Amino acid sequence: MSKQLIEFQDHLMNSKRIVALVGAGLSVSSGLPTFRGSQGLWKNFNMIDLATPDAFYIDPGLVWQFYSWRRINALKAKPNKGHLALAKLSKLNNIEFMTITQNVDGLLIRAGHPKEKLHEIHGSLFDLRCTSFMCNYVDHDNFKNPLTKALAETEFEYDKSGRKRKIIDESEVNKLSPQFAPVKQIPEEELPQCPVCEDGSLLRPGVVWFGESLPLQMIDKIDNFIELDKIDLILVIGTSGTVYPANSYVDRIKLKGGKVAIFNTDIESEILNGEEKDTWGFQGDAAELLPIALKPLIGDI
Ligand code: BV8
Repeated sequence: MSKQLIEFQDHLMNSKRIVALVGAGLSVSSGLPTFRGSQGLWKNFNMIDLATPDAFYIDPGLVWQFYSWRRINALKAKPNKGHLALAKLSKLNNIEFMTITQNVDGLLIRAGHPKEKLHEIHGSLFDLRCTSFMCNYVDHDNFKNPLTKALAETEFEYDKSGRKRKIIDESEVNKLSPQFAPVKQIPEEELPQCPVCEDGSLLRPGVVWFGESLPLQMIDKIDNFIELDKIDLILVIGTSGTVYPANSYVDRIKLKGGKVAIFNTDIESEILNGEEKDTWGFQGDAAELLPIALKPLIGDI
């Protein structure tokens, strides 16, 4: 067993207040792509470009097809051993624990993670909310698929006449979709509509897009937990740490004397060599690493 793992597990066993910060890397083993790197594309669209209010305003049909594809994938995915290990840790009574997840795929809840200890700071693919400023309609835990007839099978590509393109091999894709692969044109009236609004406002995915503020009550709860007393350990799992304010929690906890354990397929060598103070790095698939690292506290998965 490595020196880093021994040191980490010794600290883990003596930790009373633990935070987990989760990113897309935790769900990779469940078959869900990350946002950055080669996986960050959908039909040649950069996923980050689609996760914005402007993208939805300009082409709600395109953005709804993107989120319908994400919903279908997340529903098909199964929680992996990393989700299960974290869920088991969250249930221990002898520690104060909180998971802050940037993921919207719902897999930690399906792994049995208690909702009261899970903060989905970027929302959920399975929440819908009305776009009308005057309406506060929200539909939680909506797993209906497809949400409307027009959104059925939108994970496929379509040719200009709207016919579903047959699965084509890699060589043809580059010829056929130079910039953006054609997607279905869907009129607004065939997209999810608010059942409460008389004027039939559009529903939108209940996620936090870039440029939108995070749920303020949730942020307050996280701030209170972190400020209340020292956090002994933050587990930083499968995140590139590029998105604010999620990425700010690690430094805040470290500044207050907490130690950091990073679980990622891509870790700087200084951390792997133990040169970074109060920081351990475990390189590999979080789904494999977490059950091993947390075993002294959670036993076998
Ligand atoms: C806000 C929901 C203020 C939608 C998402 C310039 C500088 C700094 C900040 C900004 C800036 N310009 C703008 C900002 C703020 C902006 C931001 O941070 N932008 C970034 C891109 C620079 N932030 C915001 O806009 C936030 N809001 O600041 O509000 C405000 C206040 C008041 C009023 C108005 C506004 C809102 C951000 C929320 C965006 N929504 N998701 C959706 O999911 O569709 S973020 C999106 O990225 C996902 O949630 C995703 O999880 C998240 C972060 O990415 P990661 O999870 O880290 O995923 P990533 O692909 O990046 O990395 C994966 C990692 O896993 C990699 O490290 C990889 O090595 C690793 N990995 C891969 N495989 C594995 C693995 N690890 C382990 N095991 C494996 N098998």
